[in-house]
Amino acid sequence: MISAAAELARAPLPRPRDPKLRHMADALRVLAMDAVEQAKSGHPGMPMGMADIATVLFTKYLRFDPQRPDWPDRDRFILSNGHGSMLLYGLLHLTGYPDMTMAELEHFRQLGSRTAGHPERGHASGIEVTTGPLGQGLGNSVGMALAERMLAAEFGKDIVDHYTYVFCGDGCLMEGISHEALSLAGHLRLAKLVVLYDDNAISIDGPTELAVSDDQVMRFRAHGWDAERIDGHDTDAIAAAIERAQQSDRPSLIACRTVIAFGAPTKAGTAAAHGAALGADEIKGARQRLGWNYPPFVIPDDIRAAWREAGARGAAARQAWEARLQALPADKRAEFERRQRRALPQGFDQAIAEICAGFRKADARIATRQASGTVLDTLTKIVPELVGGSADLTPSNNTKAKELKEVRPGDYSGRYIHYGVREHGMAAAMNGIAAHGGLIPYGGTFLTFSDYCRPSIRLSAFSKLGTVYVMTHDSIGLGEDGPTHQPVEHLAALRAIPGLYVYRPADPVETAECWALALHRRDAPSLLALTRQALPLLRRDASSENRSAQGAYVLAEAEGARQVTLIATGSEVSMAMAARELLAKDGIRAAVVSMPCWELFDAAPEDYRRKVLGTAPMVAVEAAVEFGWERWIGRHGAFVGMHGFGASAPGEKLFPHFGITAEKVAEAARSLL
Ligand SMILES: Cc1ncc(C[n+]2csc(CCOP(=O)(O)OP(=O)(O)O)c2C)c(N)n1
Repeated sequence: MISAAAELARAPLPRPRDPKLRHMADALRVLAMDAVEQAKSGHPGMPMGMADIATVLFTKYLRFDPQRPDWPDRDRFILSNGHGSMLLYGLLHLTGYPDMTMAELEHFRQLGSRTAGHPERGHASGIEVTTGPLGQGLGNSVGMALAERMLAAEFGKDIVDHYTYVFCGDGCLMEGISHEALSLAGHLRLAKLVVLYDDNAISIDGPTELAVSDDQVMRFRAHGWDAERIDGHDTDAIAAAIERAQQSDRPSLIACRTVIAFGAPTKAGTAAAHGAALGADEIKGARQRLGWNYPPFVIPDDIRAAWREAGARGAAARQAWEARLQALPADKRAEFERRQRRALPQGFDQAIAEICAGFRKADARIATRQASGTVLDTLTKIVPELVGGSADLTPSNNTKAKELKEVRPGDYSGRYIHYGVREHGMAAAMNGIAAHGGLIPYGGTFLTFSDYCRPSIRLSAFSKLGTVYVMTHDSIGLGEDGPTHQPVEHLAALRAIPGLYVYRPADPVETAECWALALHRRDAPSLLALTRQALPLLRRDASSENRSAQGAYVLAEAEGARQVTLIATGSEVSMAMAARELLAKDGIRAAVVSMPCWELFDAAPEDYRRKVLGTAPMVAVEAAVEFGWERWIGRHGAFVGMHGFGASAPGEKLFPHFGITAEKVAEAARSLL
């Protein structure tokens, strides 16, 4: 099938009127084409198609300084169609980011290079977020643009006033997450968000008409965006559209009609150019068609100088910004700088200790979701960068601290975000907020719906973002909503994500401790699994030591030499305590280990772990599937928990129904002796 785009590709090349811009764009094209060829893998089509757009944006509009890549008020640039990574690497190299050398480009996609297959946050400066799973960057950009507005409301526009620009392709816009992201951005009127869409009508399978017939411009407008369509190879049109977008009072879509692999003689406009090296002949033909007569990885001095000049544009603005920061009142400046360092405010640990003391004094039976709400009432007061939210369900997951005002369209002075019923969009936006810096995002939903945002949770972990997930209704204990809402495999699935800290606190004191650990850890995400049902206070010891910090600890030692160790998490810890009593009546000496966080316990010193687990037989109890528990209890341990999906009934009826009771735990213990 020859698409309209393919026909267009064979017509004489429409070139920018300005020869300098043309050569600069062609430098990006050949770098992409040659790096992919060298790697024998990668995606040359998108960078060649979007080169003109990138050139206009980076030479005229994007405010950045390669010498200070982390300048807090830089414009953010997100490559949501991350398969076109060579476009970003080329831009970073040519504009003069010191860590993006030509050698890195020559080692595109090789082990240890900064130029990974898809852009990875942390690999090189200038990579704002990890992209590759389509649509995620778009989701992140909503959080970035929102963080900008919220910080501007707090610190003033002299200090925070930047745009967020996104490149995305057909793939990003076909993904479901795009719906949530666009809808949220439109609702919040995030006017400084500008999406440049690579409207090339091609994806891997061929012309996009095989699978989609959305009118993207109309779609964005329906979401409350400004949207227009332009020729993505007409540099004047690109510039004019960006200027219009900058002036808009809404987020803006610029749908840029482009030809994938622009310049390639036979593959331009076809899916063949999407994700494979073009081959020597095609590359030779493209060089001829573009009029580019230089060998691979050679950029002539004048073109390099022009790109360097584009990279140097932002230095003056950055210096002026630094002067404005210096001119702030000392306390405001110190606060801004503390946030940038990602340091928690002084007095944080003291506040946690006081919250724990309050819980001990109250000695109330409360759900850990409620305890979490109480913790947040205090923490949001003393940690001003803590911004909350929930994917609806706010009254259920206790995420809205008493004093938090909501963020509203056009009024970003609040700190609570009603993400709506958009779990995936929420998680991706939170990653964007975390990556932006200056704010710590937390957001809630039911644990069972972690599946709806799992791709973004994985990216939080992978990108080392300190996003905090508050996931309540964490077991069959939630009761009547039934098995659709009762997570069983979710804890195991979440624990399987490397770098994610999954906390399941057993009582209010542990809940506060887990919150403290989550907020201290600024380079990894945390997830708190919290109960709907009330639990007794277990931690009566007056010490201010955070006992959850090692991941597990002996809550109640056996009276005398241990015969069995009962390990539990969350709501099942009190059950283990009751089982210990039952066993004591039979003269069996059992210890109870509370294990709020596997990942921390895994990282604890070996001798500590050995001491906690002991050498006696072990019984684990958790109202979830067994998957993974053998890691702690070994092949000979016993497990009391779920072996299938839950059921619809009051929670207190379900525990006996599924055989998760103190009696069953005691029985399992006896069977091991
Ligand atoms: C979530 C997700 N699904 C699938 C892929 C694999 N994939 C990479 S690029 C691509 C096609 C994207 O099409 P488009 O955005 O039009 O890119 P273009 O062909 O224009 O470069 C697909 C399906 C992915 N990266 N992420």
